[in-house]
Amino acid sequence: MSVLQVLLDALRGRRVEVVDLTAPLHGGTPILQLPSPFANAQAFALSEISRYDERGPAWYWNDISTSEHTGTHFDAPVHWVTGRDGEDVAQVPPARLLAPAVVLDFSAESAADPDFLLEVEHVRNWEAEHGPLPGGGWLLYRTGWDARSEDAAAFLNASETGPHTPGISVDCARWLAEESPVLGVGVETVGTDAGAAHSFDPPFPCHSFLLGAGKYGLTQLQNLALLPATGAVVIAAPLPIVGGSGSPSRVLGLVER
Ligand code: 23J
Ligand code: MN
Repeated sequence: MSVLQVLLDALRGRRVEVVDLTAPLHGGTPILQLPSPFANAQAFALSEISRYDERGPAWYWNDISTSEHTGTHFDAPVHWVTGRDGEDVAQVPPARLLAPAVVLDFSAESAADPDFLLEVEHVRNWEAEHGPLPGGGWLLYRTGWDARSEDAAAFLNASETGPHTPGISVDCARWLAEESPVLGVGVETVGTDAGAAHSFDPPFPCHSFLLGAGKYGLTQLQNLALLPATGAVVIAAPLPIVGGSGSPSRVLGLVER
């Protein structure tokens, strides 16, 4: 039997389950808030074109406005200055959008410390238990932050000292970019970097190192708790925005039961 027929049969028979890793996209979807003097992204919005009315009697449709980095989205290399000569989101080879994924669960650590940072040692310890990170695959970093994604204030978790959300240390970001075999990093938070990463050296190291190495980011994922530590396949579907730095994306996980 063909491989694709086997897959279809498994999907139909629920031996392969499809897990939606995408946050619902609406006007209240949290967006990154950069401090002054930096410019910020737009929230998602719908603008009605017609709704079975004089503007279009039999059809309903909307214009949408959004940034490339609103909600669950894909970061392309050209998003960061270190990747300025790299791929834009339309240039990402489609075969790379279907890839294996592993899930590293640091939700307990992140609940205890919202500024928790993933270190190389954490990843090494995970590998000792589960095996090596997947070549050409995603490292999905579970922090439990998806539980906050319908409450923008809790999700962004900002105080007078700035946003406090878990992330990845400078050394670990450099190691994931330059020494590990992963295709990219996916997170549950508003960006791949920690809330406090504006103050790191270099600032926003995950963006700086990963995108500079031609790797990718996925943000505001949810339902990572429904994926196994190893063995899932992720389909990430950014729009091919020509020249774009990223795109809101539907992200699906395939899990064998
Ligand atoms: C621009 C500047 C800083 C950051 C970001 C964007 C993102 O997180 C993003 O969505 O790529 S940290
Ligand atoms: Mn982004």
